Amino acid sequence: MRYTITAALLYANGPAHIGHLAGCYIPADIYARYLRAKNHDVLFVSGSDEHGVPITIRAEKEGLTPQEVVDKYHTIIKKSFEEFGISFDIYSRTSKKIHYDTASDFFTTLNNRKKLVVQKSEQYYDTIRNKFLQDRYITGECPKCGNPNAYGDQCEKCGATLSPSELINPRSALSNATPIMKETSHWYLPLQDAEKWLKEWILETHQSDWKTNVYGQCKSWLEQGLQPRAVTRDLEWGVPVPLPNTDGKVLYVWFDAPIGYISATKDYFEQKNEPIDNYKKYWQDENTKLVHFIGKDNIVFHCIIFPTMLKAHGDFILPTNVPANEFLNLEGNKISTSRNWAVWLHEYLVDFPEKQDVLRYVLTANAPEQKDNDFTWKDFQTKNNNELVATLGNFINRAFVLSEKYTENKVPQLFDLEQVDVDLLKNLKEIPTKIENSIENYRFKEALNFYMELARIGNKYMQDNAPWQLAKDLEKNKNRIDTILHLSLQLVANLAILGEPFLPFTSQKINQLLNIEPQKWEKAGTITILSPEHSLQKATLLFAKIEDIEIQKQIDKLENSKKQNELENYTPENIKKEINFDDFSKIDIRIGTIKTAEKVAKTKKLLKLSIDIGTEIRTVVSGIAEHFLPENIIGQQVCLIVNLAPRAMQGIESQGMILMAEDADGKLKFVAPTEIVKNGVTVK
Ligand code: B3M
Ligand code: ZN
Repeated sequence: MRYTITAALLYANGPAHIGHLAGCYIPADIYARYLRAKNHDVLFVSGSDEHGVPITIRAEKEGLTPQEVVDKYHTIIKKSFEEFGISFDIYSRTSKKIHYDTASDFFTTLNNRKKLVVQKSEQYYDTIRNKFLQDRYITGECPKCGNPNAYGDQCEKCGATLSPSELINPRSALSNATPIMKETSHWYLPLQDAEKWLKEWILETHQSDWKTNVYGQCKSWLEQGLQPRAVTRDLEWGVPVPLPNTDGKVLYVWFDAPIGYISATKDYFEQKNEPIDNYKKYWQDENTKLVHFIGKDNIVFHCIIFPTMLKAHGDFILPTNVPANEFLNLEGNKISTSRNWAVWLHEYLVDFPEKQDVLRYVLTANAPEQKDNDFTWKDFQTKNNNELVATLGNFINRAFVLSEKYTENKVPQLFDLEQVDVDLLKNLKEIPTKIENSIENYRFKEALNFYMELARIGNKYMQDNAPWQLAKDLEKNKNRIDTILHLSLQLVANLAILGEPFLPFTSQKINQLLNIEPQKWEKAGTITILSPEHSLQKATLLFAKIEDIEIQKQIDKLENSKKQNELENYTPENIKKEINFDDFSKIDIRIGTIKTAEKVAKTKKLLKLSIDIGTEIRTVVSGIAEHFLPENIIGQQVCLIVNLAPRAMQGIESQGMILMAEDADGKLKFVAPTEIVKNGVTVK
């Protein structure tokens, strides 16, 4: 069978994070690696999506040109994917000439075949910057929730999908001017004409093989009825509309981006110096299965709009499946590039060098396949320590260490089998089929669990048969020990084959330790991989425990970015109701100096202070213990309200209140004169 596997073209407007990996690149990679191992003809393509408003907005923010932005992030993202072993055959990009040509041809073909319609409409226009405004370039009040800064395509506060005409009091995001309405014409894809066959194709033929989340979204779109969809925009950045008199018009990013999969395939053959027309095998042959891996926000584009384009064009096959994942959250919050709430792949590898497979493992075990899921650093640590180290790593390590000890680092002979061995072989035989079945149905989490089942079986086999016990009478038990270790090592070899789609780096290391070439998938389930007398390498550990301190560092890093974000987005409180001067002058505020400070026993927040206010020493209980160490604030001058009625706290009478400024991140700072003044001075 031939497969074309695509993974979403990621916007090159920021580095890649764990949500991207979990959402589509890891599942797509597992699928591609597995199919290759099964000797299928696989082409796995992806690349950078380099057009659209996300790119131009980022360019303005960073003071770069759109091309500079995509050059910068394409390089970073491509490297990250390579480092995590995502086995693309090509990671292309949509700013390449081959893509411009392919997308233009596609548009021209649709237009020549009368599959597009031109419509005039009125759109918002910025008369200061002489630009049409759409999507993020127009802001205004959200009609649903009243958020004053909603965008023309979406309100980030309530999540509503909007169109610019719905915004109340619209403003240009470029000049802040109130836009005018101006006529423009655009090319539309009449989706409503495709409704009938889309309904048959999706609702009737894919009810059982498409994931329920994907099927459900399609169903609701189709039931609402489809509308014509504009496929061009009035923008400068993008693939120019390939028709005369269309200056200032480009293809809509969601029109050109999926065509990017086709361009990437051509790019692959071009780079291999093979005939570019070979791409047709992967896109136009009915015997090829086309599978799109994406995140849930891209479902409608891949299940409805792109198939409509492909069908309208006429030469292309339609996707067999679109296994979209839901979203991965991070420590309970939505991952966000702009709020820096993310685990960035390039930073992860600095903190956890060579632990690509640990992240691959955790993101697969915790994949948001059916519903949104949460990534937490604690869970990451637990899965590493309890599963990879204690189960998989432990079993493999024991097999090698014991072979070193009892069989001179060689694969021993297999002697008579006992019932435990027969049971082991039965399990071993069943597991590959289970894994295959799960992967073929896009249930990667379940597949990984079957894989780990084999490691658990191995661990238990080793524990139950305890060759180290038998070794106490080596002479008598030699054959039995050989048999146990022979089978254990064959199991290890099976773990290398079956683990390759999930944990490619580990699989490679196991093969090195076994001193063998990577084996074909069809060997899995058998004990014919290693021959007796074959020499092994010396044991090394495959996984290492991750300590609390390393995890705390990551949690602190997230806390910091949260604080940073709070500081950047701080909006001061509303101003309180007006008072008159008399009200104010009733408050007596004096300068004092902290003389002593100590924690109030059995409390977390309270410090007991004595403060010299010139005429007397006041005792003050203040809720600042989480912000200052007592010894660091002795000598600090403060502003103290000295005529507030005293109040008992924890049995101590507090005789005043210190003025503090609470920063946006919640940190308290003293309000004090910029230079030392006499204690007792009045603040007015
Ligand atoms: N660029 C969405 C994203 O990067 C979009 C996918 C295009 S797939 C053809 O999240
Ligand atoms: Zn809203």
